[in-house]
Amino acid sequence: MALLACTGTVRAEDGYALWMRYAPLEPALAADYHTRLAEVVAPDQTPIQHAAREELERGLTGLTGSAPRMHVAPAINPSLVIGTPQSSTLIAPLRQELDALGDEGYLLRQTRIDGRDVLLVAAPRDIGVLYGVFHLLRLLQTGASLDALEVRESPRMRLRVLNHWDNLDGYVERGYAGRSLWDWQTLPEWRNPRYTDYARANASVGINGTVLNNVNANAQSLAPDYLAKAATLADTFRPYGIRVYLSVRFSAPIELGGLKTADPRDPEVQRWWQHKADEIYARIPDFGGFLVKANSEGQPGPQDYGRSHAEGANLLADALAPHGGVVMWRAFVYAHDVPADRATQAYTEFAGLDGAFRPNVILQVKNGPIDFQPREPFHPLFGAMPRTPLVMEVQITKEYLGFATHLVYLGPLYEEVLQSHTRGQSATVAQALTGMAGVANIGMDRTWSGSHFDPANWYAFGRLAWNPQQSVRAIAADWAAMTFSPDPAVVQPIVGMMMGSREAAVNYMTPLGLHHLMARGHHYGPGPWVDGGPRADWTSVYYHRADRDGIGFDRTARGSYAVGQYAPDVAARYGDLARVPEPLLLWFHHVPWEHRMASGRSLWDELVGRYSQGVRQVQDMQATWASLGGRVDPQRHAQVTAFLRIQLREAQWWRDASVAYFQSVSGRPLPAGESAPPHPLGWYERLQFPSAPGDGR
Ligand code: BDP
Repeated sequence: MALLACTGTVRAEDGYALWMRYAPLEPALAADYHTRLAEVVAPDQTPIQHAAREELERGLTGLTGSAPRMHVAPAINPSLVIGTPQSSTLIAPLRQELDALGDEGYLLRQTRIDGRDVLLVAAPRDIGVLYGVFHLLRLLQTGASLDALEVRESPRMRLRVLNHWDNLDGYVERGYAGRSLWDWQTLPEWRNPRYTDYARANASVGINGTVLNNVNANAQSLAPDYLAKAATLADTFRPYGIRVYLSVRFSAPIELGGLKTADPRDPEVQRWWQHKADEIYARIPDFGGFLVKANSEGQPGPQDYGRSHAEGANLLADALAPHGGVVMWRAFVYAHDVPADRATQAYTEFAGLDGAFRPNVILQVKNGPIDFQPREPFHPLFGAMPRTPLVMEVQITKEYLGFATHLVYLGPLYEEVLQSHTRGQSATVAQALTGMAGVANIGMDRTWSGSHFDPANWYAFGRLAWNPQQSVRAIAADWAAMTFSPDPAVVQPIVGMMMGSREAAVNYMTPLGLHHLMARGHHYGPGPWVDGGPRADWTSVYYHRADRDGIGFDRTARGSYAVGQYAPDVAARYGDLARVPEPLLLWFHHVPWEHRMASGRSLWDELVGRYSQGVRQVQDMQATWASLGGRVDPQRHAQVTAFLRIQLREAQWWRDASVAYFQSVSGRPLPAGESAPPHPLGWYERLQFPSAPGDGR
């Protein structure tokens, strides 16, 4: 025992355990919890029940240092009872109350049975019990009081799904956390235990679906041997309430089926998809459905045959409907011929199709109208398609936010868009949603996400998809307590770093509504000078439109009129130079350099100031992190320290390169106190990164 305790404390903290470390609590608290929760009654008849029971035992043992006594039937003096009305006679009397919580809901309640205190984790169905167990473990990990505990939870969104952009060869597009988790080569025979840990992590935050493969899909994913592999993953995830989905290539009937066409009106094509759906469901009875990127960035789609997106989506929807599957059809499309403003494309394409989709089609819309930039306004399709279920797609991976090495907590970004008003004072983006899809930041890296802080974004995504009203600060605090230590002297400074980090990145990359200024292709580092190439809307100059007089994209009625795609009150605010929020100024307006900002400075001075401020914010994060030296284990502390050094260097690079470029355009002197970039503009322009990670090759 002594030896075990000792190895427990010196165990290397490599990040693998994520927020499920169940590290020993401070002794008095551990003893209190142990006394309260020593006799556990937990059914063990179904795989989900087994998972819940195991997790509880593992968590309680780790946190309190002593194993609870586990029973399957009512013990004489139970102290913790988990189950459903079907699985537990002690919970059966709550049936009516529980039914009101819905399929995935649960309740935690401190009550008295036969004169003794008993904690209940009760749910209408097994999966709710598992979610409730994770909730309880979170309370314990964060040192919460169990007195008079009463928690009732149900998810606000039905679909809470990860999107893996993983290729069959193990490469992860826009992935910065190593190779794909899915080892297609050894599946279906070998079930890497890591698959189960992945499922545990997802279930702990309520994620209930996963799309295994890249939206730039390979038709082979639907071939019988790959379906057998996917079925094994589905079997592994099922006890954790996670359904498997696949990205499909619209032309698969040609590539895989040998047909001459993939035209949605062709009866053979329709039959092919029906048979494919039957085949999939024979192997994966609870298969979730398809995710489709069609007629976007070179992918095949219904428009290749002169058919609309609705016809394409409905083709697949009809094949899946008899089995209960859904089609998540992506709205991220933009035309081959470069339009007036790429930001207007998806709306133009889809708004008129509201009502034209089958009931099992869900439109998957990115959070903003361009592409996962550090800051974008909310996508105008939210609130504009009342008859179509919508899923909001966000990136958890940080393609445009410094890859895995920049500490950027995305909670505030997600919250900002979820709480945006689509019209008036009441309707928000969150209310328009049936679900959230997060482009995963998960790979074979020991930390799962490429750094010790990036799992926070996976965590926050899940928690917000469950309930978008939650405070992202509170979510950060939970994550930090579970990941590092519940000690407030650790949690508070870490939460402070996290909460400021997204704004820091906006400042040193794309302040004041600037966007799409990164280097071409790999998107690593600054490239505000990027011009030319195959499409204007793949360049930076297209987006910032800086010239001698001013900067910004005029999307008002005088310009592209993208603002007109929002509800009238929103359009009026964004379209008015006097009322547009400053963080979105240059997204919607082309503004003279001498324009007066709220700070009293000119736009030019403000822009340079923001870039420098971003760098200082990273320095502040470094100082905070350094102060945690003795309180965080040395292994993780050292890596975060090193990564913050990378972040500082790159923030400075973004600042210097951007200032050098914009100064070359504006011809203006640097504001007082601002240092000149150490290199001439050409030096920054010449930097090459042929081996930068994640760029899709
Ligand atoms: C862009 C990525 C590209 C994706 C595309 C998409 O650069 O790799 O394929 O989005 O979402 O952000 O389809």
